[in-house]
Amino acid sequence: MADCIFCKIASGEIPSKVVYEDNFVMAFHDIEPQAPTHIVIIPREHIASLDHVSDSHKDLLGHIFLSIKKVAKALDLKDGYRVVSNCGHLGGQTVSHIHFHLLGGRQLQWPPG
Ligand code: DGP
Repeated sequence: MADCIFCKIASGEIPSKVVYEDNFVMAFHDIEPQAPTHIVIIPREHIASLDHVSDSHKDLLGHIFLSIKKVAKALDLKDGYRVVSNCGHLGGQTVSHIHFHLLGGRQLQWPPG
């Protein structure tokens, strides 16, 4: 999608610090890290948010979560981590391309703000 920052990252038009990529997903360091390790995982396909997924995305969603696990292992987050997908305005979503935050490297608190 023309005006989407994450589509531009996926195509390489905007540079990012990539930690994992394949034909379906990309994982890169968040530009505003909220934890010592803060990775953003996106599908290459533009999907606006979790609210926009459909049955046709089942395989892709499974692939995303398996990729997150792979990245967590590669980054040695063996003591634990959190995966978050902010959805919509009240969910705190600022980029309208579905993404999953992988946070680790410190004790995370609950509930989130
Ligand atoms: P969210 O607020 O859940 O929509 O998260 C969007 C995240 O994307 C936020 O933590 C900052 C990050 N981000 C926004 N623009 C860029 C960018 O150009 N590069 C990188 N690496 N991260 C970005």
